[in-house]
Amino acid sequence: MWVDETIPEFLETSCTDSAENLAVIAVSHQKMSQGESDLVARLTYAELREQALLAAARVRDAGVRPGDRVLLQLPNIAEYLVYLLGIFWAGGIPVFCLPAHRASDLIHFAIKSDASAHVFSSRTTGADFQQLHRSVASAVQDQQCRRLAGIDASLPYDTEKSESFTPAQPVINTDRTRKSEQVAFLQLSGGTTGLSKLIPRTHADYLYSVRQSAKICQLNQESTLLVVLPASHNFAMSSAGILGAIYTGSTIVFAADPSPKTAFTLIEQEKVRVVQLVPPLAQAWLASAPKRQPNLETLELIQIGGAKLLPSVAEQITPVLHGKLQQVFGMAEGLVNYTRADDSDEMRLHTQGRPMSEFDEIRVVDDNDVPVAEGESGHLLTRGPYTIRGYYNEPHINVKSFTEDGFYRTGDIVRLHPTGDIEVTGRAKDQINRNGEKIAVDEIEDVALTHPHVYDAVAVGLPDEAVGERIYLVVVPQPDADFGESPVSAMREYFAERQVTPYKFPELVEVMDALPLTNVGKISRRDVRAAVLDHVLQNKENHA
Ligand code: OOB
Repeated sequence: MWVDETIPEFLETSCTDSAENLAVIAVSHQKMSQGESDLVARLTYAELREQALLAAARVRDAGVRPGDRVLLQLPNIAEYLVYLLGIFWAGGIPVFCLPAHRASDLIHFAIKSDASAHVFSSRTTGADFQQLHRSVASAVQDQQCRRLAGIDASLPYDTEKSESFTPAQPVINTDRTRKSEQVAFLQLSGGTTGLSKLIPRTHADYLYSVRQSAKICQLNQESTLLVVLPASHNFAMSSAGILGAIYTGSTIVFAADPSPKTAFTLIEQEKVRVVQLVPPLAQAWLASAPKRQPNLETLELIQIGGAKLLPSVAEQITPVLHGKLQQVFGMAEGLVNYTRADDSDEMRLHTQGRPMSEFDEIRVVDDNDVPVAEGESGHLLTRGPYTIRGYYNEPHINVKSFTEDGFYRTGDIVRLHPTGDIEVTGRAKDQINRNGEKIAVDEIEDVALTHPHVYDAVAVGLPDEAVGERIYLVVVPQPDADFGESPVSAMREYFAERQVTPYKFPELVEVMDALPLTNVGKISRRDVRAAVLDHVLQNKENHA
């Protein structure tokens, strides 16, 4: 299954083979900086290659050497692809950050990965990215004595000012030492404990998953793909996603924002055939389509994943949005399951599909790792040709996250159908899934606990139609502490002060004198969280 090919080689071959095809249609921050009137870039693969080689030279100029880690933090703009290729062609190892990440996350990623550069765009909305870069770089310098170079992708690369400019050539594997089995990039895990862990994926394992996905999703040269989810997500990157589109030489259309208005316009204008959504976005599209009446005739495939899709929502997808529904149940750690084009409606609506590879191993077990009876729900464990065997530099967490024989503990509760299809029935990990973004509850609790007025804190995910789950924080105050009129504003301000990434801010805060269950003797943190959620749901019902 593994081919001895690296991602830089794969990209070079694809760009050369599909040179004349349109590679990307997206807003360009560089065009914005140069004051051009048309802000949308349309690049063929040949043009993408040319720009990416310049980006590679610039990355190298910034001091990045082959094997160095580079934080890639760009929104869905043309420069995202240019720098993705550029970093690979400079021999760098991208660390896939999100535009939403703020200093606390970025410093953690930079230090964990020992990064030497940070690619961002100062035209990204939501923060002052020059300032953000400076504060990350100075924290890294203080703690690591390491310079973190900043590359503002919205500014053109002035080759004349560069002392060392030579046109870059992609770093190609000439010594045949199976570089393909080494780490190609670091993905971010949603995390169940503390801050995100880094996921090391190899060239060979990832490219195998891309080829396999492109086949299952039936991509071809004509499969114009609309990317509305953050490009760095594993779903958007490889299921079959951006790399699947590059593999088949088709066009990637980046949406500048995920609103139905923007997406519908792009689908009509660019004749989009494939789109990937998380369930809350799918619901927003379903609600908006009858009002906006877009022409979605070209849409062939609507992939939905990242969180559980309810059958009642699944049923509406094709009637309202035209394209065929494909459920995608995957994880950045590896395993990705797809429903298939020729599956029965019953299966496509009610299951999350089956593994992409016949070599993916699936085990469904009870709390003691003993396989459950056929058709029963249990913990999903998996091992296979593109699933990691360990997080990057996390020996203690790895002991808990993998079985002795190398199966990854997904934290998902599933039920296997006799056909081999998987139905996700629950979650055992202490995580909140908000708009498909995974947030470890103890990361939120840990921040809350450092607040001087907080004695204890418990975070739970409150089911919510608009975003899937909302972050509900219960705090027990220190004696005589006061959170003022609005505990939620007080806590959010505190999270902002601590430079926490905004999608992790608590959205509802309740002050309690004592946590439920705490006087019942020795109980686990998980029991307390369950009791808190019960309490919150009951209160909600009483209000209703
Ligand atoms: C994708 O990857 P991650 O790493 O952000 O999150 C993985 C977790 C899974 O363990 C599961 O808890 C949840 O997200 N999940 C789903 C799901 N897809 C992901 N839960 C229920 N139904 C689904 N369809 O989210 C991801 C990676 C590649 C492809 C698709 C999604």
